[in-house]
Amino acid sequence: MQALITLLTRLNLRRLLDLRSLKSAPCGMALTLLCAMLLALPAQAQRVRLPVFDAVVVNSYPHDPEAFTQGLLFRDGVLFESTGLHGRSTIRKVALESGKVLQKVDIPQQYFGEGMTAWKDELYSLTWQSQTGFVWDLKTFKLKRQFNYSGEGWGLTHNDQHLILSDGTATLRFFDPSTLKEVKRLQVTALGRPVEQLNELEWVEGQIYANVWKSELILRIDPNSGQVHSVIDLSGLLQTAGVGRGSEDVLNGIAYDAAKKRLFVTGKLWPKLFEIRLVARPMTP
Ligand SMILES: [Ca+2]
Repeated sequence: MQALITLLTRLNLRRLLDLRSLKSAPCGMALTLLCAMLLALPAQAQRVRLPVFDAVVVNSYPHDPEAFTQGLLFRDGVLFESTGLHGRSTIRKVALESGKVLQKVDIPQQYFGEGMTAWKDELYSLTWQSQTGFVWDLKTFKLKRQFNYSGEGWGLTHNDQHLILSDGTATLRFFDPSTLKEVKRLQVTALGRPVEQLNELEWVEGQIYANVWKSELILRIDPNSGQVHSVIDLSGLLQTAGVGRGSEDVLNGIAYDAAKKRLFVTGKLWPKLFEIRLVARPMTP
């Protein structure tokens, strides 16, 4: 880690992203990723900086520490969540303030659940490597039908036209919800370089928010160009709440309440879910 910090210092990454505390930041993968990006950048580009937002915790709520969160969304005053792991994958409706699971259905045992979004009166959920998606009735949680897609399934969200899927690469794929056919692809880049490992997604006020797997960063992506125009740094959010963490309990869960403009985040096996407010970090000269 020390070598990485030294390297990052040499590359001026601290200035580039204004990351707060490299020595304590538990986001090795993110830093490695960003470092790799920077190594491949021409010297001139290294002087370009992405704006960074910090998170102020507005509220914190209980979250099932057994929930391996893969998808999260807010709809009709409640959270909907999909969880993963073989034999433990579920679709659930969750009360925001109590964290109580109000309704739940198991995803068939052989599948590893992944991202989920709501479209009209249905929930669409993905599986990791089975190339199989499920459509559930939003109210009854009855499984209505299945669909297939190529590649892996990681995160899922939607805008007013398309379902938007991530698969662990730097490419987001857009699907027509009525046919579930892929209609276009978008490569996500930061400072001119593709950003891999895009995971849980959320459409927020005309932008795509994406977790980067095993990091504590959320990217804010222009849905037309694919360019990351700013980054939310959630380093230390869980620790701030006085909670330890293991190797798998990474940030993974973004939900937006468009009516009240509330942004929620959680992670795999996190005992807390946070409502956060974004504050622009001053750019140092
Ligand atoms: Ca989401």
